[in-house]
Order: sequence, then structure tokens, then C-alpha cells
Amino acid sequence: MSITADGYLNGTRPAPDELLPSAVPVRFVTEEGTAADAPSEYAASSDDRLGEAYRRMVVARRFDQQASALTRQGRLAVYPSSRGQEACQVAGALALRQQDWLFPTYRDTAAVVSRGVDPVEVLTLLRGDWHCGYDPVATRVAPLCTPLATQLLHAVGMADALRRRGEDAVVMAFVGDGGTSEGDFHEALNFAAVFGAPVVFLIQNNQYAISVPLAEQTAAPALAYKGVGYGVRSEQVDGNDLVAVLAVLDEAVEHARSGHGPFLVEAHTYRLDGHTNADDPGRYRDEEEVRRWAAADPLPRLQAWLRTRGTLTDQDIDAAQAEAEALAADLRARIELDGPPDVLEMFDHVYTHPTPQLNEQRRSLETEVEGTEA
Ligand SMILES: Cc1ncc(C[n+]2csc(CCOP(=O)(O)OP(=O)(O)O)c2C)c(N)n1
Repeated sequence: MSITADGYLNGTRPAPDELLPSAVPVRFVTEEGTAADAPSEYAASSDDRLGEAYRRMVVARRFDQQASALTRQGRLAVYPSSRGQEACQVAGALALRQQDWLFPTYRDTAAVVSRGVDPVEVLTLLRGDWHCGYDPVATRVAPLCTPLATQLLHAVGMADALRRRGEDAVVMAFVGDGGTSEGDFHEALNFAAVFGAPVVFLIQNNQYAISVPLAEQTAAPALAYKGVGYGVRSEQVDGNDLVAVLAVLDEAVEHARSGHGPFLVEAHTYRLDGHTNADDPGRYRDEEEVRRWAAADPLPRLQAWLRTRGTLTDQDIDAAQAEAEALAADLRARIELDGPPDVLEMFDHVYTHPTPQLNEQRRSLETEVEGTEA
């Protein structure tokens, strides 16, 4: 570790004016699917990559719909839907390389599926199991995180460790608008900036923290401005415009990968469904607002854009839909195949040498379970 002449650790820092986000969210495609006046500093992806993003968004939405249906059938304990947030979820996964890490929240299951993790394993935790279902090291995806913003500190620690080990890997950490009021969010930004950790923070500002609207959450001009005070380069983007989200995240990942430290992106989006299946959003938001955001849905917007460019055919659309249906059918077929969990497993994998008290509790539970089964 070295301290430079201007007093920073590990090299240069962006100048103050380079940290500032755009005054309005970056946008490439309008709600009607036509071209917007996009800023030149971000590069749109190739049509091939955007076609791949479209396919993944169709799959993500079908996965989300299927998971919501599983809660209504009592086959899944709880599900926080990301319907309407697919541009963020898919762009987040697409911007990463295989060696990179993703740190999701409970709402980011579609991103984890888009990263290639088995959908059944992605839903393991939300079925009520005690473990996260997939192998975080093999998949390079941290467990879905429920305590708000704690994953950000884990992500920064991981990014800093990867940098110290000289690995070519970037970490992307998701957080909601509500999560930006947590102390952990601020500590994570500060730590990441001081140590130049290669981490991209993606705020999905879906306008609500359960029933708390953004206006009651913050007085900042935009959440993206929260990075500036810590020395983190920041940007805001139309989170329902896949082309824009991917362009900004590509830049953010490249910034982190090339040794320029952390990058904060705020994506303005909207959760079209309730906070979870246990929530009634009609109690805190009106239908007119939901209708307005439904008209800004990221999926038909990207479809219209690619259709106008002549790069998405009817066959492509049908193929994406068929793939999504196959995934949903497979999910329905496999979600309960592993049966009820072994309750005694909760004593495993915590201590190499469990305490005498834990051993006693295990024996006690074992006796109780045997008594129930007898
Ligand atoms: C540390 C902590 N405090 C409170 C909660 C309860 N809680 C669960 S979700 C939520 C709202 C989060 O909103 P936001 O960060 O905007 O994410 P979203 O759910 O909209 O994706 C709260 C307060 C929690 N999970 N963790």
C-alpha cells in the first residue's frame, strides 16, 4: 500500500467535478421505444448483446411471476417481486465477467438467475431453508441478504481482498433506496473510496422502502449524490431503460476494474408489485402512479427499440418466451423435490468444535424429534 503525494492511498482519485452525477438520469431509449438524446460519454451495447439482454429479461419476468404464484400455492414462504426492475437486474448480471462477484439483496433473485444460478437454488432461502441454496464461491454470488445494507460492507471487504491478492475481479453490490439510509451504506462507501476497492454499488431506487416513499427517505437531489462526499464517482440512470443501465454499468465496471476505485449508480425504477406477497401496496400508493410506471415498463420498451432497429424478430420473441415457459415448468417440477429439511442440520457448519451447550441442545432436540416420529 502506498500513499501518494496528494495524500491518497493506492494512487489517484477522481477530481471533484468528475465525481458528480449527470443532472438528469442518463437515458438512451424513451418510454415509447424511440431514441433519446443520450450523453456521448457512455457507449450503447451491440445489438447482439441487447438481444441477449432482452432474452434474459423475458426469462427474469417469467421467473418472477412463477415465484409469486408459488407463494399463493403455499409452496414458497415469501417472495419479494422485482417485476418492473428487470432492466437493473439483468444489466447488473450482464455487466459482470465470470470471475466477478455479485452481492444481492432479497429482491435480486432475477439477477442471480440471470447470472446463471439454478432458479430452484436461488429460491431455497425464500422457501424457509437455513442456507442459501447455492455455493457462493462456485457461483461468485453472495447469499441473498435480508438485513439492509450489510451486504455492502461484505462486498467492499471482498473487493478489497481481491485487489490485494492481485485478482482481476470486480464486485457489484445491490441496495435499495431505503438501504441508503443505513449506516452500513455510508461506511461501505467511505471504506471503498479510501482503499480504492473495485466495487460498483447499484442502488435500485424503486421509490419505496416497503410503505415509505422516497420523499420521506431522503432530501438529497438524487441518491446518486450520496457518493460524492465520500469521493466515489457517481451516476444516475433511467433504471427502466436497459440500454442506458447497461451502458452506465459497463462504464462503472470498467472504472473499478482498471484501478480507479468504487463507482455508485442510482437507477430510477419502480416495483410494480407489493413489497412482498404479504404486502398490500394499495394502502400507500395510488393506482394512477402505478399506471404511469407500468407505461414505462422496461420490457416492452427494449422490445420496441430492438424491433425498430430490425434486430429482434417474431421468432426471437417466441424463442425467448418458450425458454421462459420451460424455466417456469422446470421450477414448478423441482422446487419441492428435496422434501422437508433435516432440523438437526442447523447445528452443522457453524463451529468446528461445537460448545457443550450446543451439543446438549442438539441431543435434546434429537430426543424430541425421535419422540415425535415414534
Ligand atoms: C437492518 C434492517 N432494518 C430493517 C429491516 C426491515 N426491512 C425489510 S425490507 C425494508 C425496506 C427496504 O427498502 P429498500 O432498501 O428501498 O429496498 P426494496 O425492498 O424496496 O427493494 C425494511 C425496512 C431490515 N430487513 N433490515
